[in-house]
Amino acid sequence: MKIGITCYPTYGGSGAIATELGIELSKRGHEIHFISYAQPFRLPHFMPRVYFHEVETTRYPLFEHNNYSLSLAAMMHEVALRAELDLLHVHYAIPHATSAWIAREMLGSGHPLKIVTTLHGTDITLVGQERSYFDITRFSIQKSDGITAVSDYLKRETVDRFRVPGDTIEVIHNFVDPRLYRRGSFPCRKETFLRPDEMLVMHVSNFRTVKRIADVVRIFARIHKQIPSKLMFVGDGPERPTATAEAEALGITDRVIFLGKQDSVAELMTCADLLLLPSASESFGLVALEAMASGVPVVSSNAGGLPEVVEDGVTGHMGSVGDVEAMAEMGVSILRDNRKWLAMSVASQKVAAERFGVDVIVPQYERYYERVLADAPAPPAESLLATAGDD
Ligand code: GMT
Repeated sequence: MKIGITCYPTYGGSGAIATELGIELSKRGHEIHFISYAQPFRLPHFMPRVYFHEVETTRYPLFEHNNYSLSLAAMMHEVALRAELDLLHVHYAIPHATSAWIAREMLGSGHPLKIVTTLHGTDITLVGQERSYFDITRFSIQKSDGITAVSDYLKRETVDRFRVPGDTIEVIHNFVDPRLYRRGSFPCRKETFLRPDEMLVMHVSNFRTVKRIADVVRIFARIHKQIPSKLMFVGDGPERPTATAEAEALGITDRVIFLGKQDSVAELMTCADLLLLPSASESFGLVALEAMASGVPVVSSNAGGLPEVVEDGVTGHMGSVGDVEAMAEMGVSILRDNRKWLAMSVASQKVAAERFGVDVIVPQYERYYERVLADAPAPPAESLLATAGDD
């Protein structure tokens, strides 16, 4: 197949999954065309059958705001024509699904290009709920020939919030490459950060409000009272000052390491003893899966799709959002009991590989594409649009 992939190319789970999906599909013989404003951060510079088309926005004094969605649509249209794409797979509904729809309209009704939209989370639960975006998000989702969601939770949210018929959404969970995220696959230079008796607690995110960064620090502060340890933050974003302030307030500044954005999360992850993810909302929680594949038990909230990833008592523990006491106790219970830690580490690697391994999930996308190309899952547009006025 010839597949165009559009995603947010910067740090973030949706861009990571979209890029790794493209790379895996290319290894399976498909031709992949990434279409975005920058080279996806997980895309190495050259791979056979992988192309990158950079979208540039036109600057003109009249355009006070840039027209990325239009430039993207124009580039999608051009690539679809020149490369004879079979399918455009867009990750994150806004504005990618809208641009894809425009591109297909430009191609004309006789053109066979199909659009698959993968919903990732805040496109449905947050941004798409904004009054000004709601209708266009629903329209663009409904105009896709195929819709996938990264968890059952996100599918339910989409059905409830946008009245999209459930049978038009396919759940395809996120995946991880267990050959890359593997305990012991990288030299772990713990001594750079830790004394030999200290444990490494990690948090990886884009530091948005939804991640409850202050809770990460509060949970760690309680863990640290019982277990000699350090907290390593990987990533960056708007809530980083919150983390610094909270660590200062709790008198643990010297226990907290900020590494900033890192390209090789896999390398760092294999050094961790525990991952904290106390998010207020999480459609899936890709970083929890990456931790599990790396043999790192997870203590998370039970928000959204996290219970589909973390098996409570098997690969880690889950607490209610905001319950820092409980999540700290859970962390301590794992870190102070070597046998429990080991059992969870082994189980995490097994669950990650067997349920969410790249070789399990990527064929699901391939089969789904084949169904879309054969026209099976596309709902009649008119009937869908009729439901749009139902609320
Ligand atoms: O939705 C976002 O805020 C960002 C997005 C991203 O690009 O990382 O995260 C979502 O997609 C990830 C990949 O599918 C999921 O692992 C995250 O759980 C999801 N974030 C939220 O639902 C908050």
